[in-house]
Amino acid sequence: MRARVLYHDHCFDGAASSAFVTRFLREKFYENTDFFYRGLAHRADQLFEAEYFDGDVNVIVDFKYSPDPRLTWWFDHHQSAFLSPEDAEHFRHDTSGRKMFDPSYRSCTKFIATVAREKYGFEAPDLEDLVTWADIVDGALYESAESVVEMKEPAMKLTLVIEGAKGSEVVQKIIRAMQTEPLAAIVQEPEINALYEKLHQDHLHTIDVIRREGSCEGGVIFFDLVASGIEGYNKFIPYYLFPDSSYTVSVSTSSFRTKVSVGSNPWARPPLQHNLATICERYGGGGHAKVGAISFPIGAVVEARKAAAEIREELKS
Ligand SMILES: [Mn+2]
Repeated sequence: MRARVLYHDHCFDGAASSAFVTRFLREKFYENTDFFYRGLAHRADQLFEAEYFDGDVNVIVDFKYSPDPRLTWWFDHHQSAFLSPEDAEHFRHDTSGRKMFDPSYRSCTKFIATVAREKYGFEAPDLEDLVTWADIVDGALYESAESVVEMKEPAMKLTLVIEGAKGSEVVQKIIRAMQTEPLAAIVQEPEINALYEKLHQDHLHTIDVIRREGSCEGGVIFFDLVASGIEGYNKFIPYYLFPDSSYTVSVSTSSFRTKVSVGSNPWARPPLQHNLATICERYGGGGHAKVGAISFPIGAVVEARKAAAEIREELKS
């Protein structure tokens, strides 16, 4: 048998969810099954291609719902889990009992672990550390911006590698390792460690660029990374540099999209007022209450900058 797992690529929670769901499904349902992975990204055009559902069993974790009849299992915790009202309606009529959605969870990994235990009696004590860290990373439950930006914990180092690695190969190597190895051991593997060292240099460079390009007005940090060519950044860098801020809005480009990222400072003192997923949904994006993003086609820099400017104004109020 072949099981296909479609997961949120370049995301610690997406990788941890894939690792956990593999252990759960293999031990409870599908022994002697080969698991294959495909990382998915939010993009401006189509999310799912017909050939993605090519397993005898098809699973989506930490990513949007698909009404495809070949989908066997689905677990997600994103507020914006449905591409359309029709998809949400399709989910409500599900009779398989294997499509699970709960946006109250901070991480999809914790959600899967809880459902697996409560509904199916599955426990994996050796994966407890993985589940805890997925909740910390996806829920941004860090002590301080320094603790994230300085990256002393193995989970932080792995997050840098997962988010920064080009292509999906390294992420899938990590997904396979996460099923049996402690995080500290995975980080020490030569290939992963070498990549970490390189990405850490880039991380330090990104901190310098954001320090130079960034500004903070009315509690909203803004920077534009289009000219620098930097595709992504650790989302806590802005709060490390501007601790008195509440929100971040940024524009960046990558090989497949132009992106507006909207985030909130997890250490902000006054409680935050805005739901960022709701704001991003207005522009065709999505996310969680505390962090959202909008994908534009490659080259749509003008539209992206316009949206970013509007969102900045809205968040300042
Ligand atoms: Mn997640």
